[in-house]
Amino acid sequence: MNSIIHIDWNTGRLFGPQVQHSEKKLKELAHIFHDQTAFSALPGDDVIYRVDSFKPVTAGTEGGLFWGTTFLEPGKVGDEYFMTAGHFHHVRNRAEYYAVIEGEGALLLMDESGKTHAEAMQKGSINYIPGYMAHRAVNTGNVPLVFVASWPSDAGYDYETIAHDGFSALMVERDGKPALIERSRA
Ligand code: S6P
Ligand code: ZN
Repeated sequence: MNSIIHIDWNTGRLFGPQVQHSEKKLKELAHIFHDQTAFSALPGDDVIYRVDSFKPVTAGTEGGLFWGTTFLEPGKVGDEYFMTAGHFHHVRNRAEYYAVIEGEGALLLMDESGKTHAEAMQKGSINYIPGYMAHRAVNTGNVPLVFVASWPSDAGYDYETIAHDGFSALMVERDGKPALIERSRA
């Protein structure tokens, strides 16, 4: 198997016959934003993020690695910044790296007990995501947040837990600045 692709380090784009492309539209993220009225007023077909990925081995293979670039648009639903769906890894102990090429944002990390904290993401930062932590990127800037990621090929995804329970904290704009606030469970 040909196991080489190329990256443009200025843009983060991946090139090569094995590169896969996916996109996530706003309407596919309905459950994750807290202001459903603001959500309904926005065009659901807008693409919020795209992912270029390189999966040189079959998903589930133990010992392999995947690589991907995420391009997360700037914007807000009400006062809440655009963000990725977020997930735990299906194999909970699998870790991951995020490394930022452009933009600024926050990485939300939530442990299995529901405790969430945020780490800064900015050009040049390399964020280590330990196992057992749900992870979600948030774009708090005015330009796309672009980051590369590498993760084990047997990590898999658990989106259901986040779709059902959400993260326990939200990244919202307060007085023109990003603020992490506890989610109201009313
Ligand atoms: C995969 C890695 C990223 C995300 C991407 C989109 O383990 O964390 O490539 O898949 O940032 O986020 P999400 O939460 O929709 O998969
Ligand atoms: Zn992941």
